[in-house]
Amino acid sequence: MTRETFYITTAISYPNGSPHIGHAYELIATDALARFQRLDGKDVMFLTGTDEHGIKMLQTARKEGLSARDLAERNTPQFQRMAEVLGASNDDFIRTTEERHRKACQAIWKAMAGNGDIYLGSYSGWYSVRDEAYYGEEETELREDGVRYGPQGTPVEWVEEESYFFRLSAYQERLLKHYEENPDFIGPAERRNEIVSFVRSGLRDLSISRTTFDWGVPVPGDEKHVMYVWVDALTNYITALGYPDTHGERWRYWPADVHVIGKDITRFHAVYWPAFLMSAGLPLPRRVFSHGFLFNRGEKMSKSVGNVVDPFTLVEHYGLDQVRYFFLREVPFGQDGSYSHEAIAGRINADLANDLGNLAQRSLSMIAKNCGGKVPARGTLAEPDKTILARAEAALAAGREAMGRQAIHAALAAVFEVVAEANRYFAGEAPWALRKTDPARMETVLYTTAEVLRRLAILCQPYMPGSAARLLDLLAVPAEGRTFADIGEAHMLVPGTPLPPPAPVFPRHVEAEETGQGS
Ligand code: ME8
Repeated sequence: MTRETFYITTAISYPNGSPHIGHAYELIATDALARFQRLDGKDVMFLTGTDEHGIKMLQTARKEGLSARDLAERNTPQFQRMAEVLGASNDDFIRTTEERHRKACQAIWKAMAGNGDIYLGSYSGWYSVRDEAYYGEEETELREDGVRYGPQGTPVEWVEEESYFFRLSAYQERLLKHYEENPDFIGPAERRNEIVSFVRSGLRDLSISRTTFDWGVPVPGDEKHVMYVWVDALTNYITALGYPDTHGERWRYWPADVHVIGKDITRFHAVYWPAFLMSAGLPLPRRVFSHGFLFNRGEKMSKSVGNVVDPFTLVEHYGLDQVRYFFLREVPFGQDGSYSHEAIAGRINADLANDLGNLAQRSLSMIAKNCGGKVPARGTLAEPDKTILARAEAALAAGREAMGRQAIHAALAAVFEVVAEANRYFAGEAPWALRKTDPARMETVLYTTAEVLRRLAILCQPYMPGSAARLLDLLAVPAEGRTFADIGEAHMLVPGTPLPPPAPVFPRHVEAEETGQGS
């Protein structure tokens, strides 16, 4: 049986500096979406990478006295390391300087040209030789010395250069029709509305080549031009699937199910990219989802570490799953959000240590002490047992619905509502009091709690893969019994199965200075 495919991508980052928290946020969220579909039985392809061409890279390289290639060689490994440190489950990491990508870009260019959508014209504007960039009139200033300056303080001159253009204007009606017929093409709704009104207001043809520098993919047949970086960058999504070979192993993943991007680059993904694809005769992605921006709320994150903004330090300080949980739960995906030490520590201690961690620790220690370290006897399930078990199972359906529209926070909230309910169940049934009065009932309550924990741990895997795996280990759930298909009744814990000694999975976050140890 062939499984349903699911192709998901992040934007590819400019490696003109070290990865920052925005890059980490996008990767963590996309990873959770990818893991969810994988656990749900889909054949998933998850892509991330770096966008190494273009003027941004050149300008930073120049400032640092490097070539753009050397800058990319220096910084891209940091993005690759970030993917590892964040536990990203990406299937490939694409770099736009790779040979496979040059081939794909030249092929899509030829396809668009073959369709009559590329023509040679001229591009003019205020150009800074030093910045190698064009600026809008409003970004420049004519000073008293009679010279016009750009926003970086470098002189600009009026330049007209030969440039290839893409006939974007010809796609206005087709794009509007596509948005109309595919209401889920752009999410969230605010971004969709912005794009629809932008396209309605009229599209101008797009300059898609440059002759003032050579850091890019050469235009086929006219190598003094390099492609505009966004033609090159967007094409990465099909390069990784083997384009132009549409008969290869990976082509089955096209069209993408969702491109996850930040809100500042929605226009490129929801207007230019579908127009390029229509022109090249390729199917369009099913959805483009724009997340919000993350801001550091100003405060020092911790006295001992200073202002923690880089993802590596954040993970080292709070723990990987703690950071993943915080970003995914705290910020409604699609909206802007902020982070601060208080907010992160608060979430870790309230949700993870107190709610989920305590439930696991209390019930598993009771089992170790009172049930011979084995999965307790199940007995006859009473109404409250059946109710909480059903709630844990229902969180899967809620998660599916939410993750289908990238509402990661809602899927995670559905899991933690069950955690809260399971705590009420455990307190209400008070197994410690049953130990003397009704030991059989105590075992049933502990069995039910352990089984609820098993379901919750399976459901937590997309967001907190490491901690969820440790919890499943404590419940002696075999590695092959951890998918969403294993949540239901047919796969319930088997009484009498030996369990490893319990160990805490979600420690409280305590700052070094609070313990008096300093650092
Ligand atoms: O835009 N919060 O690269 P990039 C959340 N190379 N997300 C943020 C953010 C923040 N503070 N800052 C940036 C590019 N992002 C292009 C993409 S795709 C074919 C080419 C997001 O390194 C940003 O919105 O500037 C984008 O989705 C991603 O990080 C990479 O940004």
